[in-house]
Amino acid sequence: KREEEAGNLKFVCLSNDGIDEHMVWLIGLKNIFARQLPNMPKEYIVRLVMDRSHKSVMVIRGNVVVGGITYRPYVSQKFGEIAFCAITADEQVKGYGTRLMNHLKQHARDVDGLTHFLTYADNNAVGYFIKQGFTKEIYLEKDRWQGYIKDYDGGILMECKIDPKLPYT
Ligand code: SCA
Repeated sequence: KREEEAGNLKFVCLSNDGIDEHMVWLIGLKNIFARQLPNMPKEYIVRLVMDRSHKSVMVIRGNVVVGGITYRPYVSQKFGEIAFCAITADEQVKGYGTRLMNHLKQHARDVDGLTHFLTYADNNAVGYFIKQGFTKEIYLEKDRWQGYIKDYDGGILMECKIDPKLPYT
């Protein structure tokens, strides 16, 4: 059973490029975010997920989106900002969130050329982010990110350094 599932599991990273199949996945991901992040305004979620300067790493099983992470790469600054991260309710705590983050790090380093991630984590997600290697201490020089990401009430700014060599996937 596990092998069957592994066989049709895939991780993709894409943005709103007008390809039908990609649009269907992004809409599915938007719906997961809307349900799992009830404090986020739905219009805001739609706007960022569909924004062409954001990318989404998604885990797809069969042809159905199970979860994903939407981020904005600031290539000139070599960091990315994670906007949303969620796994659909009945698939949580099965390891997908961790695998997703590892695919994100690999893609961000090897394709976007990033060295760090920043995110405003909400309180109940801090534990998850710590397990993914994020810290509440911000080591990245302020002039690399100040003015790029906006302050956000009720969130805790967290940082993750991407290892330059480690194979993440
Ligand atoms: C999972 N873990 C947590 C946790 N969720 N620990 C503390 N707090 C949580 N909320 C732990 C697991 O027990 C496991 O630990 C490890 O983290 C990885 O588990 P996993 O199975 O890989 O995680 P999974 O459930 O697949 O995904 C985690 C995730 C999901 C948080 C994405 O549970 C989810 O969608 N939750 C609801 C939405 C959410 O809170 N999203 C993050 C919001 P062990 O390895 O020790 O077993 S923050 C966000 O989107 C940014 C937006 C913003 O600014 O707020």
